[in-house]
Amino acid sequence: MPTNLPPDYFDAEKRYREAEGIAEKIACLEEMLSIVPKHKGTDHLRADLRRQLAKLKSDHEAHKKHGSHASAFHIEKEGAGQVVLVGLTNAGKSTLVAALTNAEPEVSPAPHTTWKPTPGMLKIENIQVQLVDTPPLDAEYTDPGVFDLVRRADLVLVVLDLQADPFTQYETTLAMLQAHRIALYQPGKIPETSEKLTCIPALLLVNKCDDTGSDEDFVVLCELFEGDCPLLPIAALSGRYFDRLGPRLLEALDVIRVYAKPPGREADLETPFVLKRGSTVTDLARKIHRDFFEHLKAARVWGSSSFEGQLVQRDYLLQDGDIVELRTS
Ligand SMILES: Nc1nc2c(ncn2[C@@H]2O[C@H](COP(=O)(O)OP(=O)(O)OP(=O)(O)O)[C@@H](O)[C@H]2O)c(=O)[nH]1
Ligand SMILES: [Mg+2]
Repeated sequence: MPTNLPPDYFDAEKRYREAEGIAEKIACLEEMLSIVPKHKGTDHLRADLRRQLAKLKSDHEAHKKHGSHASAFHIEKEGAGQVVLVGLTNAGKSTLVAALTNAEPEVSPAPHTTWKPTPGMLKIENIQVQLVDTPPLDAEYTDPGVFDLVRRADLVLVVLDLQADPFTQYETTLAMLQAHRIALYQPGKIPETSEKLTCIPALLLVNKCDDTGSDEDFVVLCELFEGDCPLLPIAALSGRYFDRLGPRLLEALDVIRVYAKPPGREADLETPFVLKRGSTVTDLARKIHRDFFEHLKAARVWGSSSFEGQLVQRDYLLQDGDIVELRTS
């Protein structure tokens, strides 16, 4: 405990210890945080206070709402896929979500800034993908909601700080996920299913690749990681390598875009239907409308693996970019 704390701090701490309700405890902790002077000697104390505050706030949210569906950690999926960012504190998760999407999560050099998840939409070409910022993984306390979010995710981005021993961060992250029976795998390489584990595809985002010097560190890191999930360099602050992210996300989400064409009219190429790779004409019909699905006879397809307007059956395997005219008669 640093010795140079002002008397106000000890008053607030006393009230904190005596407080009975969560809201009152939160108020006292916030007051303590605002009183603690900001310097190196108080780093640990401030991190501890933030960690306690994060726990209390998430307990408070859970109390306010009823049932797990109302939890702050139950984020409705939107767009072509839900991509959840996880990692240790200060890796730059919030900076990334703030830079890439319309969301505005708080960013700070102080540890344990984020205490609840924040979703935002990232536009990639003509579709939107949902990115979700989360509170940090921490050996002492991590909100269990983070693991629920990961289990439901379509893709996980493990954010590693290149400037803070990324390999150890990766090992710690993996161990924490494993303790909650979650395993990560390389997108496209679906592992054998296991009742004991939830397996989620993941990419490793190595953040703070600020300059050419960090590029060299990134190359060294890639050599250490041989055989595991793919690593991508990024710099959330400057936007370096942002252009590489979109295509990798689409590939990892394993989705295709198809365009519906009403008979006698042009297809709307601005608004694709997003389907899992491996989907058929029937899957598209189901997605558009139940009537189509029930009355579908055949379809005409314009695309890379068919000739112009080829007549195909219901089980025709669709490809990315296909234009499809559904036939109900
Ligand atoms: N040099 C550098 N700093 C970065 C970069 N991205 C984020 N930072 C800094 O890293 C610090 C932490 O960023 P946050 O986005 O709050 O990190 P976080 O992972 O959300 O942290 P928690 O909410 O505690 O989990 C801030 O000071 C950011 O400015 C980057 O690309 N380069
Ligand atoms: Mg954050």
